[in-house]
Amino acid sequence: MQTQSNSGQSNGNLFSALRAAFPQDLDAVAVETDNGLYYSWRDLDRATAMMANLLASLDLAPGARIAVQVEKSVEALVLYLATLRAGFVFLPLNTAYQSAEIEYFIGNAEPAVVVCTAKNFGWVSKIAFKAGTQSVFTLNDDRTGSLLERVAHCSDQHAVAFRQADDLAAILYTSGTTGRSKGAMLSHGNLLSNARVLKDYWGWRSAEEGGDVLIHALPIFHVHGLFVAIHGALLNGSKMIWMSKFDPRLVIKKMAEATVFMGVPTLYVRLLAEPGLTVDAARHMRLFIAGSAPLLIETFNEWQAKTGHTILERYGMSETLMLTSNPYHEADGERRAGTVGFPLPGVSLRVQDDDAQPVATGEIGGIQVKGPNVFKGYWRMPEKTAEEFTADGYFKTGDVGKIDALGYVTIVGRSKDLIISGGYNVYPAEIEGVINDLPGVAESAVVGIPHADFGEVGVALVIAKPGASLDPSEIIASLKAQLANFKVPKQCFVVDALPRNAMGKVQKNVLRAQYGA
Ligand code: MCA
Ligand code: AMP
Repeated sequence: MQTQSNSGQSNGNLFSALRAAFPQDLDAVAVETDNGLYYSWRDLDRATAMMANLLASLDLAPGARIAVQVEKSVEALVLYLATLRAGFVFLPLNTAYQSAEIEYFIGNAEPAVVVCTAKNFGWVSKIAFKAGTQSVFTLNDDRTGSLLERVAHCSDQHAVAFRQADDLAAILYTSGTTGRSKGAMLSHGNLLSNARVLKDYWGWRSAEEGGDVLIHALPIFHVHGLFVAIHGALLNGSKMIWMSKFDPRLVIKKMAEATVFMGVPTLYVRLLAEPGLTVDAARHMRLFIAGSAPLLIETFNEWQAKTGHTILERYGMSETLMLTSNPYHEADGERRAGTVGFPLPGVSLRVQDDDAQPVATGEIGGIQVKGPNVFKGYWRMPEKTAEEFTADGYFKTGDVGKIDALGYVTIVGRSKDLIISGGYNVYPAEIEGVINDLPGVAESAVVGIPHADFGEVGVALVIAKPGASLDPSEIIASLKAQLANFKVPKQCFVVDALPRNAMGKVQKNVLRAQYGA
């Protein structure tokens, strides 16, 4: 394993740090799956070496992107780690994305390699080759596909590619206020520094202290499941109980063998609906972490009452990784419902008003952040990147919040027009753009309203062109054919007019109040 360059510099490749944290006993179980498979640390080491050798054999340019839209599997995890190991840039894509969405991402990122499921190979490969992609492989969740066939012929010895901490490790697409997704460029240093801070802050236990076992039930194409959860476990040499899909009953059953669980609020709401969730079922657990969307105070309280555990809520973004967290150790303070805790060590967080002046303690304003975890900018969008940073180098999160006298941060809203549904971000501007292109539509507005399961869901208000008649169910059906399913508004209403302010801008707050009720 290569950990130093020829000039003696230490390797900034994130994989080097993760590999160095593997336990001494490489035959111990690293990942246990919900279909009865066991992968040892040695398996992970060999499989990532073989896959990294395949990627290295393709003669890709430095900085080449590897775009991946596959179902969750341990082999998909290996592909992520192998991409790091070989020094290329990982670009995960939500499995719900449909062809127009994939066409945009592939056209924008110009990946050298695309990996998709065999089921989607026809349309994905057409898009990829048109965009200049060199190789398209398939990978299915049952360990089949052309990627693994090619990997089988590769050596299991591989020296970790040398990378500087500042070199790009991943691009995560996150939608912008204008509706078009922007690729957030994250470096090896961004990812590693954040993972190290969280390892300490959340008190991950060493083997001597009894170790930890993580229940991994989130998708692996966004920050929460891909980075926060996976890096947390690997950097601690901790086993993961790997679930291909979130299944509340299985999570409750596995709590007896695990210590850490991470979920978006919807996962907690669904777990709470299970009669099997009791103090006894959660007895073996050490820590429950929530994030990606606001956790309702009633969910926090109900969880405490039913399990005896206090959920630790934290806050982050694709562009910044994790920014704040409620305390783990009691000595650092209590975990406060409705707050996202304190800025993590190394993170500077401030709240400013519209005139770029700091607000007083407890006053509301825009949240801005700085730190080693903050991304390098948006892929091929230098102007957009510049707009999102202040002159003194703070990133404008687009979240609105306040800091109390004790330092607890509370998110009270967003200045960006964004709906967070079940932990997935939905940008109304993108959905409105698709609706406005439908025949007979003059104009539309999409707003988020409260929802018991997903926290928030979209509702579409649509105005017909003069003389046209619109059927809400047909609009929904058209959207389902074009957009990832979680983006499709749950309800659609055809209306005569939209409420507007004096500037002519649609008053979404009025619509939210009207339709939320
Ligand atoms: C599924 N559906 C949804 C959502 N998920 N609708 C709205 N919002 C959603 N999130 C709809 C589908 O369109 C479908 O409707 C129906 O529900 C069933 O789909 P299915 O796939 O079976 O749903 P599910 O398996 O029950 O999924 C729900 C879920 C999933 C488990 C809550 O959405 C999920 O895993 N969410 C986690 C997202 C996540 O990891 N976020 C982290 C982002 P129809 O039948 O009508 O088509 S990272 C991040 O935000 C930052 C940086 C951070 O701080 O962590
Ligand atoms: P993403 O673009 O997927 O990275 O989503 C980031 C956004 O999720 C943030 O800007 C926040 O608006 C939201 N978010 C993440 N964690 C929390 C939380 N604990 N409470 C409220 N909002 C959150």
